[in-house]
Amino acid sequence: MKSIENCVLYGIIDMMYIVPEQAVATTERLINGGVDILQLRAKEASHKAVIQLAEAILPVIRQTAVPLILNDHPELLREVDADGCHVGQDDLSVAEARLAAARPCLVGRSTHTIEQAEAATSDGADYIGYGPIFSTKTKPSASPVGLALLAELHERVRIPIFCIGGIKSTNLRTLLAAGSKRVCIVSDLLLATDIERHTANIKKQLDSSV
Ligand code: 3NM
Repeated sequence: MKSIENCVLYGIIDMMYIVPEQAVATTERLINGGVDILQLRAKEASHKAVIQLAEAILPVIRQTAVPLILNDHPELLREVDADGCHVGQDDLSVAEARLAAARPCLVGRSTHTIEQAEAATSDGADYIGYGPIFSTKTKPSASPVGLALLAELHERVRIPIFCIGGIKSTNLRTLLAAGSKRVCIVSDLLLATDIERHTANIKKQLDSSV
């Protein structure tokens, strides 16, 4: 499996944008396009539905080195062969997520301030998301944090930081210039006419910036 330090492009199979029947094909497109790590995010789905979706996409993922992360639901890692879970500020702590998973796994944490990012690091998170950088329809209630603190954040926090929220091919250059090194993109990838090609273009921009 690819180590988290070597991941720069984080994709999400977000069931807000696709129907279950599209999950496998969308996973293939994102992976062929070059996502390094993939999350399954199904906010409204039952546990059973999350397990079914994960089991449907895992055969595709296991042909690659891409880790699969479940949004929320650390306890489902007892039943599903995914590689980790991602917890928000209002969810379980990193330690509680590890206990719920009951096996070694990656744990990611959403953060919205430098203080939360530092806390996630000392709590033992493997990586953080930081955002929303820009306003986004995927998380409309969250206020954008902007670009101002990115350089300081990257100086103070040593675990991988995936900037998230409203990131698109059209603002990626600005984001990278402000100090970002890794990104998580949902709608700009999933709503692309050609998901594989769009993902590959973004991956190329990221790879050429490091
Ligand atoms: N978490 P898009 S922003 C799922 O700030 C999520 O923690 C955020 O989707 C955070 O790429 C966000 O479509 C939405 O803007 C990202």
